[in-house]
Amino acid sequence: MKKHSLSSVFALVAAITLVFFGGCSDSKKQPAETATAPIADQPLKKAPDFNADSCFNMLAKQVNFGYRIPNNQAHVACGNYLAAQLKAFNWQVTEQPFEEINYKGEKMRMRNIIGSYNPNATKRILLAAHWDSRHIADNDKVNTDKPIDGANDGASGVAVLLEIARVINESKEKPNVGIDIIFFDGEDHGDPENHEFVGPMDTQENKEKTWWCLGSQYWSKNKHIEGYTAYYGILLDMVGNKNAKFAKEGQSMQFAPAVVDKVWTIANKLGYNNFIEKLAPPIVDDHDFVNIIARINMIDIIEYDNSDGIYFSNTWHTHQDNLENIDKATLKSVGQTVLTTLWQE
Ligand code: AHN
Ligand code: ZN
Repeated sequence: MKKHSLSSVFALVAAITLVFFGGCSDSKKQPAETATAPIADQPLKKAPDFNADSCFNMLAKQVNFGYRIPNNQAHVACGNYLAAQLKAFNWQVTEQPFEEINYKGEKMRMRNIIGSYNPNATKRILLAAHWDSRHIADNDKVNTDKPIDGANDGASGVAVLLEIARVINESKEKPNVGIDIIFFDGEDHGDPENHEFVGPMDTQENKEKTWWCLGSQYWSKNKHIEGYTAYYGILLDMVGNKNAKFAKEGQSMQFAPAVVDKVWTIANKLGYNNFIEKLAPPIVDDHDFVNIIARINMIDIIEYDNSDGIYFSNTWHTHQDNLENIDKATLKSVGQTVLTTLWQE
């Protein structure tokens, strides 16, 4: 069943890709892929230290608010915290509130939270993660209808980006680029496997709609600054699990292979061997909409563990996605790699 679920995800990505490339012959001319020089032979410019303890604290803080489910009090409180942290680190904050229905037809009040460093710089790097957490544990054997902590799925990527924001503020040396961090809302409220649409929701259009990634879909159609673009983007998703491995995800390789190679080369040079030399199939995630609708080339750093036929680790969408299974060494490997990547631009 899970295998089936995943293959339908792949089929969906393939379909989106087909429609896109079929209808749009100049699609490969997006800007970001042009000027990334090979980095393998150059010495790395040393970035400041990414502090995994500080990162972990900001991860735990999110989890301790409770479930970051739209319309919940904990969701509002956590969103306020994220905006306040970015401001405390002297990043310029823009909030983008929006409403969308979920697959059950319920109206969800959400917001994307955007932090900008060096807002006047024209060369910009876009970093993103989703900050909402899943309302159900559909991969668990028990309490499948109860929400999960989302320590890895959601909070980890956000915490890594907050720590990057903190370090850049405190460092004497600064990167040569502008940076935007987007915390996307509503990524993880997609329809579970075998969901049946009922009543007025039972339409063909609803069956075909992507109910995942609502925040990135909204932002890609309504950028916070008209005409906004970036040199390239990096999405972080599930970057905190013990022994997590990061493979080169299919859609990232299609839209931004040079960025993938650069990031993996930097990780390996820093001695992180969890960025593995392996291709993984494309997945539906926030980078899809940034690549296809916003037309900014974005890669996804996302855990890959196909040992049981499921793309992600066995804590994915279960109650085991909790603080106990977070490893600071994984957070450090991703955080230091992304920070060092910014220092090379
Ligand atoms: C789907 O499950 C459709 N895509 C994986 C993206 C995801 C879910 N990331 C975190 N949760
Ligand atoms: Zn998820």
